[in-house]
Amino acid sequence: MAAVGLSALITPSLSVMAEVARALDERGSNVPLLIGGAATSRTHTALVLAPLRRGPVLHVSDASKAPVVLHDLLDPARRETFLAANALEQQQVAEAWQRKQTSTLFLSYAEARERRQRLDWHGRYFPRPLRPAEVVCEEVPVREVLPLVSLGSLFTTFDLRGTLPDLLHHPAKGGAARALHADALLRLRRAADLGLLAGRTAHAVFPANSQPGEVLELYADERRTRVLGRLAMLRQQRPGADGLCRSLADLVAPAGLDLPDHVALLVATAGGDAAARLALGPLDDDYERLLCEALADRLAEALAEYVHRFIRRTSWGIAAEEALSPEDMLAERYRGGRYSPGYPSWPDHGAKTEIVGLLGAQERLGVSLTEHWAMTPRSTVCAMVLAAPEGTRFAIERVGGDQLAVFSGITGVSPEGAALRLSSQVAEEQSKRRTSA
Ligand code: B12
Repeated sequence: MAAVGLSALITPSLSVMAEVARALDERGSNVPLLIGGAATSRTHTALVLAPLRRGPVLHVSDASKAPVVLHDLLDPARRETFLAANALEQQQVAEAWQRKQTSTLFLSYAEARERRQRLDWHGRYFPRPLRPAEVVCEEVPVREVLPLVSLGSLFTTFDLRGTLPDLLHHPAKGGAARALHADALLRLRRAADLGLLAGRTAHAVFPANSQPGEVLELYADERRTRVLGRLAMLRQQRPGADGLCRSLADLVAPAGLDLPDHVALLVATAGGDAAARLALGPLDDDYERLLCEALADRLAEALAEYVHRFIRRTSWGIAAEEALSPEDMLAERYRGGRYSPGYPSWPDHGAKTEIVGLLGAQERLGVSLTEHWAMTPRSTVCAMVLAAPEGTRFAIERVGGDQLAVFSGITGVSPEGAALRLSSQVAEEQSKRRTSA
């Protein structure tokens, strides 16, 4: 029996999944469509993907469960019951989502703006960066970033879920976790001893102010007359527990106040050959390849920590005296915050285009974007650094059509293109319109 399996690491791939579901339906195909990956969810599958075709669409949270699912589908005695249970579950998930929408407050964009986080800008100190708007690149050896490597999610990749160090002593998983830990440290320490490269970074600290419409305007110099780029943020339309509707734009001094605020951007990549650098043997061995690719991802994250510290202490100077331990840094006890496009407070994957462009990361680091904003090489991260200590973690779960229209006007992309950049939030909004139509 044939089946189609699709995986989405970041949300823009969800729209490609929708295209595939539609295409299968148009061809009258009844093959099961299996959905998985970090960016997928039962809710999105039930609300958006399943209604797009008459054939079965199944969300499978773990790829190792796919054979079990296929086995149920193959067995004529179980198939119908299995599919009926899946359909019922999807209906319940969709209904629960509908209930949540009607029971939680969702404000208009105008009302949400009224509830913005209002910082007291009076008397605030704005340090001057060393080289405003100038891109600084660095090649960083493994030994410099080794203390900043957080191995936590390496264990998730190998399906060993739990938190370190407890996981290493877990009665059932401890043995495998310790073996993996030892293999990881061996490769990282060897790379450090040999003086190998962890990767490369590019960053710049731009004079910047916020503008109405949740826009961060980045300038060429401190006179702030020439605009180098605009980053469009988004705003929560569902208030948080404190009643505020947050946006990252609230954390940057508004243009009208004439204050010399800044925003730093960074790209850090372990490079396309990072796994090969780390490997002890040929990468055609599955374990070696998976381990070294996952370690390359860890290096990319550590490089981001490293360059972020350099920005705080040196190139921007918002925490010139900082002497945090690596543990404190990984626990984000530094001044200000680092925010990445694609994460809940900035769910706009398209913003990577501006970051990569403003830093010239393609020419300088060889980092490019696919048509759906995945960065290549894969072990690459990009982020924005803000100085305001009032920043907290928040999630923009849904964006209304009113805000989408403003976002679309600012970014110059069509509402459909904007929906693709923002992905599931908007997909859910669209699906709500479909179900209520
Ligand atoms: C490792 C990781 C990275 C690595 C590299 C990832 C890569 N290219 O492979 C690094 C550190 C480089 C990275 C970077 C980024 N990341 Co990242 N990353 C992760 C992390 C921590 C784990 C992903 C992973 O590999 N898991 C291990 C695998 C085995 O699990 P999995 O993919 O979920 O797959 C399992 C199941 O879903 C299922 N499954 C998967 N596919 C399929 C398919 C089928 C058919 C079936 C049946 C089952 C199935 O089986 C698997 C085993 O259980 C997740 C958070 C998380 N906990 O999931 C964030 C996450 C994926 N990253 C995220 C983001 C935003 C990014 C960046 C865009 C951030 C940035 N601006 O720099 C970049 C993009 C990188 C790029 N190259 O474009 C977000 C995506 C959110 C979103 N809504 O899009 C996540 C979810 C974090 C979060 N909480 O928001 N990331």
